[in-house]
Amino acid sequence: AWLKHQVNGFKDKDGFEENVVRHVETTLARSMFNCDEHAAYSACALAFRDRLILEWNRTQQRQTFADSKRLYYLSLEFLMGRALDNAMLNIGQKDVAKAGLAELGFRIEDIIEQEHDAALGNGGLGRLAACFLDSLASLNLPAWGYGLRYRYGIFKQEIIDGYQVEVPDYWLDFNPWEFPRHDVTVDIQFYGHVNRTQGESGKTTAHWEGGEMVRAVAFDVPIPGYATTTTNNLRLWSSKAASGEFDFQKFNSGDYESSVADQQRAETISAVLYPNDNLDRGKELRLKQQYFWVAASLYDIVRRFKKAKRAWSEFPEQVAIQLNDTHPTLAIVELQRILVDLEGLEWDDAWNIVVNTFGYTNHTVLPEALEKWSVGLFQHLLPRHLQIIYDINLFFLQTVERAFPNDRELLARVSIIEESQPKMVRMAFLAIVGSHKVNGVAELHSDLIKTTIFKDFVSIFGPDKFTNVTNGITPRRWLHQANPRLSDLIATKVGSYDFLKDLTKLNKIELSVNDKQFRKEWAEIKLANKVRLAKHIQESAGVTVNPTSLFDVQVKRIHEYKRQQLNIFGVIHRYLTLKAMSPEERKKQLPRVSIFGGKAAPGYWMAKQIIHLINSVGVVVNNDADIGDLLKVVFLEDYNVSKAEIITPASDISEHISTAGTEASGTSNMKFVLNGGLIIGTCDGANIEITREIGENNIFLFGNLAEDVEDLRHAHTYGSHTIDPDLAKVFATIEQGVFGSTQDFSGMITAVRDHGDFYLVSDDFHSYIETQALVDEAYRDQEEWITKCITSVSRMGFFSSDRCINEYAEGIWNIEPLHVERDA
Ligand code: 26Q
Repeated sequence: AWLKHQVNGFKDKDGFEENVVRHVETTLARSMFNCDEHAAYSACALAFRDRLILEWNRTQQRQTFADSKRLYYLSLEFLMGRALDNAMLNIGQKDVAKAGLAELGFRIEDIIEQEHDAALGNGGLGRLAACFLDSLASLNLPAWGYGLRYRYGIFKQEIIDGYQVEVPDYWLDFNPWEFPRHDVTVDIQFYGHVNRTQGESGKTTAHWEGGEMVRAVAFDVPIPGYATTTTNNLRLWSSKAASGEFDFQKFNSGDYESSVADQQRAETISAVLYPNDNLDRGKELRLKQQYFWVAASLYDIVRRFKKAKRAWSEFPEQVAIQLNDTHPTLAIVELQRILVDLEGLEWDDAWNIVVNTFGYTNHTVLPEALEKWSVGLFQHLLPRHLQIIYDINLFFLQTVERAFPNDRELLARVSIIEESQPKMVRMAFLAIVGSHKVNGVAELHSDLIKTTIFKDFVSIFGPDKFTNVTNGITPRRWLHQANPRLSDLIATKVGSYDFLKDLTKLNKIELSVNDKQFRKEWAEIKLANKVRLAKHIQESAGVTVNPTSLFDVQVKRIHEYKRQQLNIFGVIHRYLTLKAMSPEERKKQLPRVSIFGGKAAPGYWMAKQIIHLINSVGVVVNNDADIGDLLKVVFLEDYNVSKAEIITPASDISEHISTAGTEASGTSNMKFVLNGGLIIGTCDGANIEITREIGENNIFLFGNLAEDVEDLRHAHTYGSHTIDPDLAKVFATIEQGVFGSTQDFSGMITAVRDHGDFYLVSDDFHSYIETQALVDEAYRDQEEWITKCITSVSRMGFFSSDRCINEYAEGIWNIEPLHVERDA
């Protein structure tokens, strides 16, 4: 009823059922008597897919006809999670499906559970791209996503004897959400050499010749907007041998194995997502992935532009391309190559078009995450692109020289080519030079990039080129879908579900903060969500937790800068404190469950050690009869989007405790607060803006400030470095072997004690422990706690990805919504 315009949906539950039965009996070739939950999921997904594809077609026709400017969002990661629940909710027919499935003998929750997550991403950056797609469609903005169709997404994490074990994530077994477009292919060139010819006018043209070809095949995924007919497209490229099945000549000449090997080599390009997050590991295959995807996408975009037969100068009026980090930076070079080498434009005209087309989003200041590729690798793989990069750099450095004469150090600092051994191409600098806007993802982060890593570029291009767009999250998935009961309760106070389209409308619930019935239902919903998580913990980790305990959650990729080690050291401190108490004293303590989750990059030794320590502490603490319910420690295996949908609504407090200045934004912080959890955090990333919005009484901030980090690190290295005494006791306990073999955890201790404590774990430890004590104290006053939660939720409107996308649309892309005619 809340959906004014019914998307070309099912007439009613009978119409839905008819479709499901038809798909079971025809598409799946099964009988209804032999229809298990997976078959029911498949048929249900196919039935909804049919709805989406009709709207998808109409949207594309409408957008083509309107001939308006489109945004193309280039991202190597789209962490989509499950699609069925989202499609049902966005179309507004989950109730219809629920009733229909019930008649067929299924519970809708069980059917939704059958779907494999689409996990084509590592963490924050990939999930942000997925939230953006949801907002773009919901706001009726003409936009496509472009990515890679990995055969294997992020690995599945198993915990065996306390250690992380990686298992391949083969997710394409049955994927009803993609449409192969075998007619949409692009052949992509690699290697080879460059020849030059001179035309009659005397102008030389470069020709990239030889090498090998790999074919890109398009797979389209429909992206439904919420409560609108707009259904945008996510196009993912899959690689295969350009020669078709295999090389017939080789085959006929008896070289069967090598013809199959060629095919497999081509398919390797889109085989697997690199599982590093915030770390640049420069492998040739990664650069191949980047070029393959960027070249196929640009060919597609240019082909679409050419159909309208406009002048090239109009390209930036028709096309905006956003670079999700530096991973697609080659697009800048590729567009310049297309315009100059293939279309014959003059360099300067082409470059104007390029710069006006691209925008670049930076997601990190960590030096180890800034992408660099060796000149030698470029020369080998993409010889023409290397020449173009050198030319871009030459012209850029000439303009710098004119503006800042005789500053050779400046030239060396900003050069796209780092004059190191070996020489490296600095992708972030190339992205800045080739874009008209560069943005960070939270205010502090955007300030930091302007004053540190990109400082020189601010002097060169002026401050206006650099801007901030604070991240956001989609309230559809992260409130309505993950926490339907809270969404329904909020709707009773807002008077409608309009807050899902305009999240600032949440502020209406603040009027009900003292409403007894509202508060009671609020508390009941939180408890129910915790009961659900407790059940999951029991089933997956085998640990029994009391749902009335304080649930303390830290779920995110495991990284030293995110400081899960600070958290687990704090847990050990709590354990020691409880152990030292008399039984009477213990009875007065507040029971707490410390919940961890997250994947470590497979080659990240320290991150794996952290996981092992968490599990080892769990074994000891969870089985200590002195402790009982007062403290439980749980590591949840295989954290992913669909598990986040269970975990996020169930937290009382969540931890966002990065070393100040290192977490660009964070987005789970927003998800937790939106779901009525409070947060403990450092003054970092979006925590700062969350504090500004919800008020400093509603957040537990601690620790040193970003501006002091440099001095503290300096003092560690050059002054005397004393470890916090409480932390020293924690270390001593670990070293006594209380949690198993001491050498297993020695790396984590020496990093803090002997190797300069780069992440300031010791500096922040005392403040962290004190603040956790404040959390306990605050939680004891449940009335006040609930007030804080409701107040916080009511003030979270700013963090919708709709707000964020509107800022990009206005300030960077210059695109407008395409209004959708409403059916009678
Ligand atoms: C680079 C080169 C080679 C291989 C892998 C990579 C690579 C892959 C993924 C580098 C970085 C990433 C992912 C980064 C990421 O997720 N960053 C997060 O982005 C979020 C959305 O803006 C922010 O909220 C987080 O603060 C930031 O850490």
